[in-house]
Amino acid sequence: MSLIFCSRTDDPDEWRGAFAAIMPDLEFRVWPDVGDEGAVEIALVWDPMQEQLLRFANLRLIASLGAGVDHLLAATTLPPGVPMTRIVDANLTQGMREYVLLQTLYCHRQAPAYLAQQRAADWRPLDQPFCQQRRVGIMGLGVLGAAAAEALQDIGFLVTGWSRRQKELPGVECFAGLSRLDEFLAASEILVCLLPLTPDTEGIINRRTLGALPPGACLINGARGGLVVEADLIAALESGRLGHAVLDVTREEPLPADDALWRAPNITITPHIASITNARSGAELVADNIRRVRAGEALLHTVDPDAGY
Ligand code: NDP
Ligand code: OXD
Repeated sequence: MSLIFCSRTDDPDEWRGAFAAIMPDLEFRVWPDVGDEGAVEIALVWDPMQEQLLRFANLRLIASLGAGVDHLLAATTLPPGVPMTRIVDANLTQGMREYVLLQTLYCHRQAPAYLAQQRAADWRPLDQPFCQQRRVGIMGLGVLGAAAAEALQDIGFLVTGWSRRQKELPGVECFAGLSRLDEFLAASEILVCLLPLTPDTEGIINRRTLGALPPGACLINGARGGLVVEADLIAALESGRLGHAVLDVTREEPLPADDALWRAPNITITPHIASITNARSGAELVADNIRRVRAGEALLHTVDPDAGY
């Protein structure tokens, strides 16, 4: 059995080393050096080129290198009937928990305003609400959104959440579906976006939805750039309707040096580092699914290509 690794952004040597330690019988090949195409049964991929996977007639598993699969679904014609899995990993979840806590506290404790005051040598305390009075809304209550909700609640924030299907999370007021979206947004002074990018969520943060937030609200996008209509975001920041935006992801990555987002007021940009798949723990998860494929058992963390996540 061989595995083909296809990614323009992940380091194949890290993954090769991780698999060598736990599954030494697996032949690890890196695109375009595919070797015997008929022997390839596993594709470990981030963004394969169009139709690349169709050439492997004996493919039994397509494993995403990340939690998100939008790259994969958008870039590739999938061989019909081959199951797809994604990364659900405690390290990845912990990274996102930390990022959301960091950026929520950064907004809540008015760090951007104090940084501006520091630059102006302006020593002036600002009014500070308690976190028990601060309403944080999380869009997407999946693996990462639910973990972020729990962490925010633990330190006292008032947390609400929004998802496609109704969720029950202890202490979190949960809203579901488009019909409840505006109600959810109206209660989100800090909006944390952890939705997958799908045809239904593309551009969901736009002029209309930004306008449904409380005036001066903050946005934290730790999911995908395609969720945001960037021109609408810039307009909302310029008008002051939105108080601050933290973006870990943008439509084009890396964000070009001349992109208007860099120069928007009240914005914090990080280069898609909110949480990064660790090759060692990621390889263990994929290896577990490879063993399941071999044993004909049910796979873990499968993707529904029709839903897009
Ligand atoms: P999950 O699939 O576990 O959760 C997705 C959540 O979004 C679910 O609650 C789902 O609802 C909800 N959702 C999906 N579509 C809609 C919709 N149309 N309307 C309302 N809710 C919707 O994903 P994860 O939590 O594991 O990851 C979320 C995203 O985070 C990934 O897709 C990826 O893009 C991004 N990510 C970013 C990283 C970074 O470093 N910046 C790192 C890792 C991931 P329901 O529960 O009803 O299914
Ligand atoms: C992911 C990511 O989806 O890193 O895992 O963005």
